[in-house]
Amino acid sequence: MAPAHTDAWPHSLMWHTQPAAEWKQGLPIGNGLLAGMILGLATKERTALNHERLWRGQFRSRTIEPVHERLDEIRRLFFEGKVLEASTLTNETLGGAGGMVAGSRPNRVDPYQPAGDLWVQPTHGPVGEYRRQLDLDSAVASVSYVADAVRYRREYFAHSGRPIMAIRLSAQGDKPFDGSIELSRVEDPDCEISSYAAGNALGFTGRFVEGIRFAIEARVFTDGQVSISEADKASARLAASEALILLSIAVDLDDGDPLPACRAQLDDAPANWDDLLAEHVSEHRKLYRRVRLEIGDDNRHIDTAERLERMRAGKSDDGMLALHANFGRYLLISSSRPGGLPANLQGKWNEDIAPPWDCDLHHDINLQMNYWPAEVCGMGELAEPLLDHVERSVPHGRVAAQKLYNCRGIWLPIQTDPWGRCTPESRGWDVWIGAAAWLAQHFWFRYEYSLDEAFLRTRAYPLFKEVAAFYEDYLVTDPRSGYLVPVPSQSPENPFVGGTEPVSLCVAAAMDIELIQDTLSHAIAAAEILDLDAELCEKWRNILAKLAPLQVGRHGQLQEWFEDYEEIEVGHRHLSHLYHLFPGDRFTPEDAPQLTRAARVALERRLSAGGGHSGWSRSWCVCCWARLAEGDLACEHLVRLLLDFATVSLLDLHPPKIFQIDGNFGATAGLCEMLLQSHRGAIRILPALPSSWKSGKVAGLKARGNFTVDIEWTGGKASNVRIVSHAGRPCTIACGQAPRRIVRDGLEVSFERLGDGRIRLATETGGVYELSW
Ligand code: FUC
Repeated sequence: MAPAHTDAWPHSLMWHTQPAAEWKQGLPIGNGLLAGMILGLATKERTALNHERLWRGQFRSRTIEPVHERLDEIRRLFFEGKVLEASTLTNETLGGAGGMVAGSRPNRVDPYQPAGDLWVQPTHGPVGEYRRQLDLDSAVASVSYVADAVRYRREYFAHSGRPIMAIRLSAQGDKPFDGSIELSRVEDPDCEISSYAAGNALGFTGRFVEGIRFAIEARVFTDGQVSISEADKASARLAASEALILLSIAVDLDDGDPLPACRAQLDDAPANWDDLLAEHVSEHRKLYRRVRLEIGDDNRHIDTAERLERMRAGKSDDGMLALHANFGRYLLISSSRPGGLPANLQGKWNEDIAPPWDCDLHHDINLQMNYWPAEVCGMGELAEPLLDHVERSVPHGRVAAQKLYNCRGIWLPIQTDPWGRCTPESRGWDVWIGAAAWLAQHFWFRYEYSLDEAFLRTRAYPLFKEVAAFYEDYLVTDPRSGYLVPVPSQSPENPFVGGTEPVSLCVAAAMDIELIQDTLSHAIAAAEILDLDAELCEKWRNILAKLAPLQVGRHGQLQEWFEDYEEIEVGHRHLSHLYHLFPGDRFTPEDAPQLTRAARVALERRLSAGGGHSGWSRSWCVCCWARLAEGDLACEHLVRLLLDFATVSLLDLHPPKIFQIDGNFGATAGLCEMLLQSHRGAIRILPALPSSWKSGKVAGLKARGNFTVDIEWTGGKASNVRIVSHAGRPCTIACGQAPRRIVRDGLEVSFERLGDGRIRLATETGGVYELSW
């Protein structure tokens, strides 16, 4: 069952017979650092370019003033039941304006910026036999067509191991490629551009009003001629049957000249398409080929738009779901690499100088969802940028915790940019104390999947202590109930009747309780593994014992707030209170039957009132249904996600048709969750297999405990499972029906039958175990 390394990796090709009608229908390429969106326009081809560090940078040193004096008064008002008065005072004192420097605009999160556009303008007659495609397995995008009896082809990749992009233009026929290329940037009064062209190079440098500087250079190598027409423009005329363009971008945050760095990045690369391509493909496949999905037919012979249309007309195409899931893996590989920045709201692709939500780093679902597929898809190292981002924020988070809330530990904001600054922005949403805990969950994931104790000791546990310290100081006793409660507290970003808009503040939102339970339990578990801080653990256990419990409300639903408030928008897109269902792990029928049932009612209630109405919200529903072992419902939501919230190039959308990448990543995580789950000590095989997926295969998924799992199923049941143990730990496997036998190296091994189709297997490091039925 090891993945066969054939050329056609399944479900990995999307193609179109039309150019992109707009940027978000383009084909994305990227290597974490650089990103390009290829529109495939035959006569004036545009590749929109990005560099991950190109943010405007105007407010990158923002700080915060002390504003916590009125916290006692705020809490008293909440406890007296004066929710509106308390919330208004909270927003006034602790909200966006609280951390605002005099005279600045309320929201000082820097927008992520486009770097520029590469234009290729061939001269030819009308176009036929048009095709543009993205091969996820090689990470190469291409455009090809015939004009004037000449076959024109353009191929693009962002090199998987070098800071460059490579583009090959070719013309096969009687005439050479004849046309121009140009680099330019959208009109922007806040960015000064200075263009040049000399020898075989063209480019420009840009400088934002605040000082951040960047440079783009393209070098052209042809078998024909290149002529630079105007020295003050970044453009060139080409006449050649083949041309190679190497392009790079560099950013300097300290007002230094970025051009030498940009040029050095290009100097290092051999000007040879075949060599670069071979390197690139082999680097890319080291990540991409870790997972192989075989679900439904690989209808790669049908163009992607047509496949979507057929699905809209009611024809099932499960292979599209696999393609969409693979696309999520491809996008993570292309937008998040160790040493770089985390994937933002649009990964690394953005064409606007004023993008929606500043194309920033949102901490109340979006950034976390981006990383949901990382571990299960065996690409845990791609979450490094997220972990680095959190650690970069810690010093600023400490200052914020102290100045805003008079607490030790850290407070992280609801939204930020890559500078790691922690100030409340976007007034009305920003009094929220859950970001640090939610991000800390990803440190726990990293440990659970890798069992890397050095990581736990040096990175995860220190962070857990910071987050825990904040809660130790923040929680207060509710004089009415005697419980420890967070206050002010909110359930992102949902208002209730009697609360405030755009979000209601209260005593003890369920999500805050869940985040506190998670953080403190992970901190205790880590301390126990590392044999540290027995006294602190006792303190944390005491807090957990006194913490306000989660409640079941009058509809049988898991309450979103400690009080059973009435929601203003029952179908709200956020599912914050379902955190313990997914991405958390405490709502399982075995561990918390009553709360799990209530979580299901809460989900049904949301959906019956129109919930799931953004790409990411739909994806979250998929993950929740998978955790509730509802394969058909999970599948139905995956289909809806594709048909209602994706462009023809499968980029996910947020209303009103804004590209937001979280939905892509959430969908990948959701599909994996349907095939394999590993939370709370058991590896669950095919826990939410849709009834229509009769047979199929998946290879390379990771389970907690550092196992790699391959599954083959027929007739809706596992027929072969192969588990590789990387850490030699015992594992409990839940598979509906216990396997008939388990073989290692051709020899049968014994295992324990626990009942309910569960078994327990002792493993050794490096051991490969084949389960059959
Ligand atoms: C959260 C969501 C919005 C949007 C924004 C970027 O605030 O509530 O729907 O996705 O992030």
